[in-house]
Amino acid sequence: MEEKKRIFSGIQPSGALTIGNYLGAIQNWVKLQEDYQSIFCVVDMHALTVRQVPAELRRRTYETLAIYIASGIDPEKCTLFVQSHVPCHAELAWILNCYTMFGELSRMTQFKDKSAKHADNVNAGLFTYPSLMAADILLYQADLVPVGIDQKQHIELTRDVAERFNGIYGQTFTIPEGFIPENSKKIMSLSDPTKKMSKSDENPNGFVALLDDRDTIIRKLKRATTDSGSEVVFAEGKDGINNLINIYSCFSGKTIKEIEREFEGKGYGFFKAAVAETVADSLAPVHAEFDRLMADKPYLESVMKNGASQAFGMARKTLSKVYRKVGFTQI
Ligand code: ATP
Ligand code: LTN
Repeated sequence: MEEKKRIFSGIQPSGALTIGNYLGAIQNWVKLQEDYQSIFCVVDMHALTVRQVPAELRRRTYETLAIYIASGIDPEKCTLFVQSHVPCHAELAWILNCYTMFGELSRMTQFKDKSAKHADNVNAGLFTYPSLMAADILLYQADLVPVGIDQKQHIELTRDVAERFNGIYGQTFTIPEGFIPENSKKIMSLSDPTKKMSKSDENPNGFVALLDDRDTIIRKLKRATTDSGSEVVFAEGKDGINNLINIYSCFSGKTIKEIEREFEGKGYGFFKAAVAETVADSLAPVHAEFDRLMADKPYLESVMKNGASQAFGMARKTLSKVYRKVGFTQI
């Protein structure tokens, strides 16, 4: 039998996960897990590049794992683990740092955005964040990395560094590709639809958190900023309504054309209410399963432990190969 291709992806436990994370990442993982050998990580080491409250980071690490499972990621089919439980990530990140150029890291837009946002804490980890992400992906020889479009630049850097390393030492790493689905690649903020919806937005009205209760979900979506028009039509420059059409399309499975037909002559208010109901209904079963999982910490810990030991087995193989190639002694 032909071996399945591998996918790797992760989300930082740096805030309450939003429907942007859900549609841009998790929903695609759920589909891909059937056809790929899948490895999904809670990237807590990446979250540390921005100051975190320790107890909250710990709680969110459990929550993020519970959301993966509640959304339909099956721990029996996939490897699910927490980044800091597998030390190979930090070890390979160091090596890759030595093959990644200062200029390359300086060009990363996420670094520029985050250093502007956290001007009092532009730490070295924030700068070398992409080397740790490259280590995550390359350790598992992943073929595909399902992410939102904001991560495209980091994946390109990962490919460049992997090619550079392979060029010097011979075939070591699989060159990964991004998997960026068209309609969910960038869900925009509800308060400013020219900006990406982000879990670390200070304005909670900009995002719908996966764990927001039904009334909050409905209120936020009904209040979403839209332009002065009234027709539910996907059109250039109408960022607010385009975003809501996209969100509705992702949750309902309907195409944009079908949505335009469904809401012809109905106006924005009516449409927003329908989007709100659909999103709230779709998330209700995720909420219920999430609550059940969070009440069973021993189960979540058993998933973490199992996942870490599977991940370590795969990661260690790549790391040993790298250590040998660069000339480290082995005892
Ligand atoms: P932060 O605000 O803390 O920087 P974030 O909300 O951007 O975080 P990440 O942990 O950086 O989330 O991203 C996890 C995954 O979710 C990535 O694959 C990313 O591309 C995807 N993602 C995040 N926000 C969106 C969005 N608004 N639309 C589509 N995909 C998204
Ligand atoms: N940088 C990513 C999170 C992330 C990731 C990864 C995604 C860390 N390591 C490996 C895919 C593969 C982000 O979304 N900010």
